[in-house]
Amino acid sequence: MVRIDGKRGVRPRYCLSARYVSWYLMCAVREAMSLQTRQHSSYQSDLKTILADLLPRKQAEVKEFRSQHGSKVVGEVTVDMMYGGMRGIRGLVTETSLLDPEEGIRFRGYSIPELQEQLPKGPGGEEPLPEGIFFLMLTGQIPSQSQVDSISADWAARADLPQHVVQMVANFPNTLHPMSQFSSAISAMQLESKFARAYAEGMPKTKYWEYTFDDAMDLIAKLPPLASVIYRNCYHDGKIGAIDPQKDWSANFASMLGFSDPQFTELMRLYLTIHTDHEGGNVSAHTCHLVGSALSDPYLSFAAAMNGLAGPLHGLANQEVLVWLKKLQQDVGSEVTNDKLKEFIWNTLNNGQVVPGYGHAVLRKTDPRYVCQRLFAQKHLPNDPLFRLVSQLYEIVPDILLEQGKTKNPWPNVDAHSGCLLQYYGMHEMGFYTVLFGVSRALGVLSSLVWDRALGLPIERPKSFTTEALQKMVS
Ligand code: CMX
Repeated sequence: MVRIDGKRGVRPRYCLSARYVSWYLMCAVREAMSLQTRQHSSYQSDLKTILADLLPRKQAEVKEFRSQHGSKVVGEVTVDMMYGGMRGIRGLVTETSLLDPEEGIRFRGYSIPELQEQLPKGPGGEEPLPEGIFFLMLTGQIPSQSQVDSISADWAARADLPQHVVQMVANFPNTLHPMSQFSSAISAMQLESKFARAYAEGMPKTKYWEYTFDDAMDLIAKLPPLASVIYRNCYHDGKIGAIDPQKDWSANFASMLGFSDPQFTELMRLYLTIHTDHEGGNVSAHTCHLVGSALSDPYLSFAAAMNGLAGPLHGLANQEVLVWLKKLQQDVGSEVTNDKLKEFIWNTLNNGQVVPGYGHAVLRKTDPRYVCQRLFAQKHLPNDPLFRLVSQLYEIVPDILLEQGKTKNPWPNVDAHSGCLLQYYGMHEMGFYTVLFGVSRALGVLSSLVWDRALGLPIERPKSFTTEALQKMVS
């Protein structure tokens, strides 16, 4: 069968006419969004001005720090570290968050419970708005409600998707993984990059951060509509609703995805806040930083990060957890005894597979992102069978991993819990879960990228060795 774009050889989603109808509907939706957002396109928050005021002080602080302590030794590198994924090597500067192995993540010094208490909320809601953590990661300050509201309005005004991207996504076969669709579409959006345009026109280095900021704001605004188009296209009717400039980022996202339950919107606010950042060395954050260090624009840098997030040991683990849980339910049946669970877990390990959602390269305790999702579940869905299974596993898996004796951290990470909440509210399509993670991760890695350019961090280029050269070095 011939695709709408004339290519052959890829299994189409619908027959030609149905595909065309779907594409046409999406164009109409996009046009509606475009009209709506255009009416507000002059809206801009004062975030850039606040940042511009902050930068000189921070730049001077770093300059002074480096001139005083630039030659101080902060760590050592062993041969094992070089073969062992650089675990423990102190080699990066990331301003937005810091991960303590025992305590977990802090964003600009604030723990997740502190953020839940102090960041502005949505109307009638109890969970923090992701707009607030973005402001915090960029500026180091807790924003006011009006500052957060102005970011919501700013993002709503920038949310329009380029026509060619909508069309490109409509042309993808729905067998193409949503993360591949997501990263391809983000790369294709690079045509929008103000950074790339300004660089081609010869902008001075002092302006890099400004255009990085502009691209970050545009890209973050466009991610929920893009993710929604992918979701509706892969699993539903291909139609998404229009952006409402009165609503916050998560509320718009939830409704574009097709969810109307206010509790799902609350979950999105929490979800999109806690997945934003996990300091700089994880695969997605490091990739964005690395690719950005070549002065690839924020679209290309973030698309690269998403390809890393799509790996099963990183962000795809949230999908893997659900696949594993479903298999477990199928194998174990309705009466889930501890003994049956233990047998299933040992089978997983003895087959040479990992228990998805458990372990971490840095953390050595239960991930606070797991804990806050568990608290959300205890509050809103205490009797949900899947939540009860996830809780039962929390009682059993760590001891088994300890008994096996390989895993350095036997405790659950963020991905062990997120899928069960999404299932409860009716988002059953686990292939989409990592896209949600990616939309949130943009807030952390792109605010870091703004600081990378503001601090003038150079192209990243660590030294590598062959085994032979290393052997010579140590002998
Ligand atoms: N199940 C079984 N074995 C595990 C394990 C798990 N959950 N976690 C670690 N191990 C194994 C490792 O595979 C490794 O085995 P080998 O020595 O045979 O290679 C050994 O234990 C030591 O690994 P580690 O130092 O404890 O962990 P790493 O820093 O190498 O890896 C991570 C960290 C997250 C990749 C790993 O714990 C894992 O694979 N977990 C399951 C996948 C997952 O949940 N990933 C999501 C992480 C959070 C995120 O980024 O989103």
